[in-house]
Amino acid sequence: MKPPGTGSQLTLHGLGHSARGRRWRFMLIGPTGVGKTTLLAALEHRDGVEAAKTQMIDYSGWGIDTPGEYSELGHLRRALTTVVVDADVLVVAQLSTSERSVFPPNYFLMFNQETVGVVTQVDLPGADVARASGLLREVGVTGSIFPVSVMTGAGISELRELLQGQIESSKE
Ligand SMILES: Nc1nc2c(ncn2[C@@H]2O[C@H](COP(=O)(O)OP(=O)(O)OP(=O)(O)O)[C@@H](O)[C@H]2O)c(=O)[nH]1
Ligand SMILES: [Mg+2]
Repeated sequence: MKPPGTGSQLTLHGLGHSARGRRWRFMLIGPTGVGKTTLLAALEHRDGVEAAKTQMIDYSGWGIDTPGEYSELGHLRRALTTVVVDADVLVVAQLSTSERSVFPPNYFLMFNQETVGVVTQVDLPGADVARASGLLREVGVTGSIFPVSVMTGAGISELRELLQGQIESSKE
């Protein structure tokens, strides 16, 4: 397994182990093209990487990356419900310019894990952070919501700090 956030502080933090005895990890969830893989690269200080379409659930990084289809398509979404056991925190991505969520109302309330929302690509014209945040609440995201842009860097360090804080508290 390659070290998460190579060359950064995340190398150490990312190797924190959860109370359940395995490496602490978050999982990025959301439809295709919202920017999950690009966001993960930015969180790992790998800025400027043009993300390829995610084809499989990817456990190689600091967070577990999922293909958007696992959020969009019924039969794959059922698989997602079993894969989330590998994560300590669910990071749910909602595109800032989208008028709807792909998830049913209160979907994330069925999971035990903490849920964090990200409103992605807030640099785009037509971005509506309030609408996207409302959609995240409707689908059951109860934790903090971070408006982010990998283009401008907005919100990235705040989200990284929250996740690092979760690692620290998982060791206690
Ligand atoms: N303007 C803008 N574009 C972004 C931002 N983040 C990602 N993108 C672009 O959005 C496209 C999709 O990004 P990905 O990170 O591949 O999206 P994904 O959610 O991982 O998609 P899947 O792998 O299909 O699930 C890419 O062309 C990115 O360059 C952002 O903050 N602002
Ligand atoms: Mg991807």
